[in-house]
Amino acid sequence: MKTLTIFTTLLAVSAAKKCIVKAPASNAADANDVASDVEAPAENVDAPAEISDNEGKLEDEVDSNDETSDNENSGKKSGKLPASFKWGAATAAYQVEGAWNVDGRGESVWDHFTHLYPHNVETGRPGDEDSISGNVACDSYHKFEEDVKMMKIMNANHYRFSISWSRLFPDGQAKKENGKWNVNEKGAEYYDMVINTLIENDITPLATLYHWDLPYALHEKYGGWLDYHSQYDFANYAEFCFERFGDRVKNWITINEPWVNCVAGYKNGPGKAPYRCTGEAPRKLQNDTTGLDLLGGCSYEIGPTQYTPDSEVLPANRPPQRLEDVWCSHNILLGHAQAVKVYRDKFQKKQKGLIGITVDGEAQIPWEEPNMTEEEYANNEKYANLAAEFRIGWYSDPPMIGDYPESVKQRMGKDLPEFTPEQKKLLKGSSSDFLGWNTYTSHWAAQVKNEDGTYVKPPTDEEASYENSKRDMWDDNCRGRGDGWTCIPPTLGSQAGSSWNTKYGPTIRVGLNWFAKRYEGLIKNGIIITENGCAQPNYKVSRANDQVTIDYFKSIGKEEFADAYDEDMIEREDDLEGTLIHDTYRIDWYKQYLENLRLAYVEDGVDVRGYMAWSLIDNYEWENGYETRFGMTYIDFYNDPELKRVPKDSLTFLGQWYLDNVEQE
Ligand code: PNW
Repeated sequence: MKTLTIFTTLLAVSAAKKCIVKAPASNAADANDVASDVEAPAENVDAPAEISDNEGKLEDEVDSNDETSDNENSGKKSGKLPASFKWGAATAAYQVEGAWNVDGRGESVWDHFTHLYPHNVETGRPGDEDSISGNVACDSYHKFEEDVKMMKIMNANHYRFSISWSRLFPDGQAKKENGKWNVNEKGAEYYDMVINTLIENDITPLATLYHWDLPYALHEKYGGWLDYHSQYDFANYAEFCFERFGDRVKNWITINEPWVNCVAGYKNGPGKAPYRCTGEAPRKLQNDTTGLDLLGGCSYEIGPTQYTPDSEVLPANRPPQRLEDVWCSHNILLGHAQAVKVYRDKFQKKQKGLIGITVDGEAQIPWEEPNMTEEEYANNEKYANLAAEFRIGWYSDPPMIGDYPESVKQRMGKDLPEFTPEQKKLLKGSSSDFLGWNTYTSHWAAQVKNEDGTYVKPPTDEEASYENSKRDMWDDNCRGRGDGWTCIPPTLGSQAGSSWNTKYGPTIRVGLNWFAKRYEGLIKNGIIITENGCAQPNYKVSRANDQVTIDYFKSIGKEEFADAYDEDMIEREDDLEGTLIHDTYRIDWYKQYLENLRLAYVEDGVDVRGYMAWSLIDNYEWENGYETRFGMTYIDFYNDPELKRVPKDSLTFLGQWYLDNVEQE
């Protein structure tokens, strides 16, 4: 086991004493309530092969499961997670590194669009470009050792970071000629340093190859993920990373959150880079907690120069405008599979690491209302599964079972691209080493009713299209909304500091059970929670939204579903010491989610092998800028040129949670 410094332990203990958080209304009972609706998966009979990931001491791929099963058993008996549990925090390159034009780094789509459309970032200082972009961010490029100190406080044994593609290959195109890669060597040296520093500190690297920062050159060249060539460029870049870093990196995530990348980048625009949109949904923050009305509307014109609407000759592979996010998703899934193929064919046997994808998506909870019949509730349960297939299965089924879910195919009809038989083969099992899940929030799901009380019908085969695909569902958002980003109360849980970010602990347990049941026997090394975290709330707004939620839950006799709200904090919202550093709201978030994760493992037998909190450190929260804070470490981005790292109470809370709830060797 790792050495814990006395300092760390002392900090953790003092924090645990300091942070007296009002317990949410019967947290565990709450979790049980919901999970009892979910069928627990059968215990894993054939324990899957574990490839250990510690410091190159790796066992053979298949017959090495004894240690894992021991750990699992002892963990279950004691109610704790096993000593092998991967515990840590996550960040992403563009959000923390800064140094955007240093040492030969190329431009990514995020550099390009934050520079071109600064007004589409919600917060910042007028005239200060760095305050609305990732130009400097946390400057982890120069301050990585400071970040490692923060990892130590939470007793991390893993750290999830991402590699910036354009830092290694400024034009996005990795090539090996005469045994030599065209890599930007300085960039590669930076990641060598990151990886070596982690290992020296007993922290296992978990590297993401793509966290949304596509090299701009590829966007300009062929529309990035809109074009099928992207999969090969991604696989070439991945090959370099395996070859260069794979002797030390034994945990690889190919793609982070394909849904967010494609839907926010190509459909809901202007949201995330490359700020394109399909035309139907210009981003306007209806009922949003920030009250902002962004400039700019649909940004279809923001694209590669050859993609202007009046181009006479369009690139052959350009998908129709209304389906750009669908094609982005298709190509990015293929990119994932190509990278896995490279790893399996050329590296995995020797390097003995693990590779998988990270998907995101809300757990779906059947909608309830007063005087509902059992039949109606059962129907909403059916719709909750349908909604999960649409929101999550669309992305997790291809890398697990080789194709899109049947329900998605049926509803999308000819608007859904098809995988060829070869592509299905390539995809199937491409995330069977482990599955990464980023989890934040749950959504209600139901079949929509007409005004006369009859159900809206799903589209027939003739009517199947992207536009009709969810017409009978409340699907992937809060009550009564399709497809947007903003929750309208009543929401599940209380409103944290991003419009979509609500605190509802059972989320993690419901979702883990959904995956475990769907992919039973198919995931060799379990599910890893690759992100989970809480944006610092704006208490006044949150409070108002929460009241609607609490009233609603009372009306259906489930008051305990709404989290208790710490009234005191409203008074203290402007007090930095009071809420930002002493982040009791966030501690309560972690308490609830981790308890539900523990129960999923101990009670439901779900094979969950890791938890990475989002985020180690306050950072550039994409189009929300720097004032939406997900970190467990505080940085005063505007006033402190040193960008000093200040640990928040949640960081020490997690350090203590680990000691209390994970078996120590
Ligand atoms: C994730 N949603 O994004 C990303 O992986 C991180 O880079 C990001 O900072 C973090 O979560 C917090 O936002 C998400 O609307 C963005 O449901 C939006 C959603 C989910 C995840």
